[in-house]
Amino acid sequence: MTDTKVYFLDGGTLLLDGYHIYWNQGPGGDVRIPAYSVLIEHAEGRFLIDTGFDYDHTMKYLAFEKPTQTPEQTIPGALKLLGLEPKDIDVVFNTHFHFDHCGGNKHFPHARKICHKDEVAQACNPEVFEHLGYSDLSFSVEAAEARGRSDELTHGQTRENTTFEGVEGDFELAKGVHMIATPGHTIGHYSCMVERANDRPMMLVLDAAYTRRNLETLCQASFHLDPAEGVRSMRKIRELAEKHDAELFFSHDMEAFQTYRTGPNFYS
Ligand code: 5PN
Ligand code: ZN
Ligand code: ZN
Repeated sequence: MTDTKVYFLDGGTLLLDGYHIYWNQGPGGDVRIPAYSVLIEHAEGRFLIDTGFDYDHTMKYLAFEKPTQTPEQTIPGALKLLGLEPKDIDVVFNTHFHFDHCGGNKHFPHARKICHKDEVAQACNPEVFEHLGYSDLSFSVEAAEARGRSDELTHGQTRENTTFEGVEGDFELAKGVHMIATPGHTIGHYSCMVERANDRPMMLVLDAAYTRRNLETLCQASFHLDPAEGVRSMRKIRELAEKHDAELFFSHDMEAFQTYRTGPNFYS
């Protein structure tokens, strides 16, 4: 059996105001943040956690975030750096459907797709203040139709090839790949802890805490559905990380991201 390998697929950057990253704390001002996806090469298959943002979508709906994305930072480009193509991915797991986590789903019509059981319905009918977060609907014919945006389906998406298996609670996606329910940021947000053969487990916090400071101060991003639930989820991550002596990886922390292995350099 081969050891599990974890690859970070650099997906480019976005610009946020500091008050969005640190709700009610700031300081304000421009902060450039990374966006990335995670490929888990496992004996049971290749699992892709999230698919980054789509540059054209972001320019159309969130141009004020001044996205940057080179060809190597698109999903096909980032996979190519590893000698892979989208068709080599067996399973796509979306931690939630904010635009910066599902923009590349369109490249995986063939893959099994999994998300929290309530997350697609929320994208179909979001709270008013969630509309911009759930703006890229190209991951789901159901969501695009529900929001009157079927015209944005451009990659031959069908109901069949955009149907998700719904999950809930904590569960193992593959042996040693633990999906941890961390709602609050969205209705069905997931974090992920990956066991390694010869090293500490990796805790992929995802958007439960954009940065190390978010987790350490229990201060979440301004983008959230239920902030009290968000704090409970951050406490859950801290307790699990401590219990398992896990190494923490944050979703949108530029300082931390600059120390992460990317491209063909993997964790095992
Ligand atoms: C990076 C970013 N920008 C906007 C939104 C939003 O409206 O909900 C989540 C989010 C983001 O992560
Ligand atoms: Zn998010
Ligand atoms: Zn995000």
